[in-house]
Amino acid sequence: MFRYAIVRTPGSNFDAGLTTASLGRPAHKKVLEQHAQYCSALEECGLELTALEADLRYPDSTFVEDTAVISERGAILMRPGAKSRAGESEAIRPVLQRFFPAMPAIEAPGTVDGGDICEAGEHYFLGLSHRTNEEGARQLAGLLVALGYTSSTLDVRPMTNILHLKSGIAYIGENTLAVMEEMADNPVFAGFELIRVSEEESYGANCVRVNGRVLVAKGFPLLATALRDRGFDPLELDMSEFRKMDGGLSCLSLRF
Ligand code: CIR
Repeated sequence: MFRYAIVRTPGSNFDAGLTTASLGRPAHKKVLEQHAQYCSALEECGLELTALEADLRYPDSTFVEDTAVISERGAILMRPGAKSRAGESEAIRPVLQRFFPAMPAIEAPGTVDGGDICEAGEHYFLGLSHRTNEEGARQLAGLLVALGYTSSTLDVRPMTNILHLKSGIAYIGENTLAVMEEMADNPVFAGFELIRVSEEESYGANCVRVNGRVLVAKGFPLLATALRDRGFDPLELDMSEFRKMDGGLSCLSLRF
């Protein structure tokens, strides 16, 4: 069960962030509306929010998930791989330290974006991407071992359609992973129940289990039905403006 979430209001320069999507520019009013709905959904799931002010130094800083990995046994500060985002970890460090006074961090030359790190119970999948390098994954694996977790790495660099590992996969509890079709046959997922997410709905694979609900992007009916059929309770949210900036549901919060 999660009790808290940290979110950051998107800045007026949100549309100056990094993106590879060609879905047009996000409309600021809509960005704020969708962010507010996202925050309300977290509250509806019982979470107490720490809502940080927009940080105009970092247009992508609403994607707070990339700055830390938080487990039941402690938090680890990430070191985001994109130059324009590198300062985001230091910006959020004091906020995290209120909850986690002793917090190890990924050190140079390691880089890790939290979006590449997928917790699945006692095990963590670490995605190697254009943001997360081998050295970062190596350091993180060691820090996770110290907390009593195992991990394995998966190289998502050949997959040009996703930014992070969690752009294509989510652990939603009950030993179940939602996985985009393209990754679903990877032997590392053996032993998990899989909800295979079709190519047309692959954006939806980045869903988030929050207590009794599964937050999922609106507009992916096959996935919503598959979740219901397996006994999950989806809560659908419009993510259109965040998608324009390569962002998904999970990246908008740190939950613990
Ligand atoms: C970026 O390219 O870094 C942002 N525009 C999107 C980050 C999304 N984060 C995530 O999926 N964890």
